[in-house]
Amino acid sequence: VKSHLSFQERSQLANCNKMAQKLFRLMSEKKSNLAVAADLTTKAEVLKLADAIGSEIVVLKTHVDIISDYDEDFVKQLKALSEKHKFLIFEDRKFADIGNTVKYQYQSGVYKISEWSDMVTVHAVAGPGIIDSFKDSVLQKECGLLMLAQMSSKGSLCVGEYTQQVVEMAKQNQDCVMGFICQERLSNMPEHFVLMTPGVQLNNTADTLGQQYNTPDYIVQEKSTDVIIVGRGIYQSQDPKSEAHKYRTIAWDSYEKRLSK
Ligand code: 6AU
Repeated sequence: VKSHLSFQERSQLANCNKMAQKLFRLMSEKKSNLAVAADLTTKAEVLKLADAIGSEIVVLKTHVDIISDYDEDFVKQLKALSEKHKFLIFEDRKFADIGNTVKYQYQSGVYKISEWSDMVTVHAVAGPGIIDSFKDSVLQKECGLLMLAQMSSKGSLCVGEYTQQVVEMAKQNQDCVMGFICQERLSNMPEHFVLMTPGVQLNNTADTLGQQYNTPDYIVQEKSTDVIIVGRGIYQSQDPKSEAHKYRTIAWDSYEKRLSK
């Protein structure tokens, strides 16, 4: 299913979730639909990458629980970089438990994710109660949930009827849910949701642990999703800044081609 609406037009449709609206606006202003997965294991490495590529991206995706020297100073510095370069912070926590547990995982513990993240990933496997547990905090802080509708990995069980149910669950919770992690635009996905796709790389088609890759132009033009999420393709390259620029240019050109088709 194709989307021919611009990010600007979709920002107006996305008035049910402030973070979706903010991301659509940021994409049109910055002319970028690139998110980078900063899967590095020390504070210094993540911050160095964020500073190097910040001007190319709209979203920096973290897995804070893999950072060996994580502390509150890390969050402070990352926030400063997000303001300097104008990008949003996405903690890819993939919450999946019952509502009561998830509430603590989101707000408490070492990471206090709710205090600094603009968006987080949520699995629908436990049922809609999981979304309710975010409601107060997400609405108050104007954050967004990204529901995992499909995964990039081989043999994923997020397929078929499950995927359809995830989309329906999101539609019932438009105030909290800003979009999906998915591999394609499906016919029942309304235009006010942001579609973000991981498993994107130019140089490889797979890794040794089940990850599967598509190219940025295939994802944005053929599969009609909005934001590409690139990890190793960028942070493992010799020159992450110029590689990020390359992915950004391809993904944005693909978006413009999609609009004009
Ligand atoms: O480009 P890579 O393979 O180095 O990194 C892909 C990033 C990783 C994964 O945790 C994440 O994207 N990811 C997700 C997300 C974003 O939720 C879902 C998925 O289906 N596949 C996937 O790789 O940080």
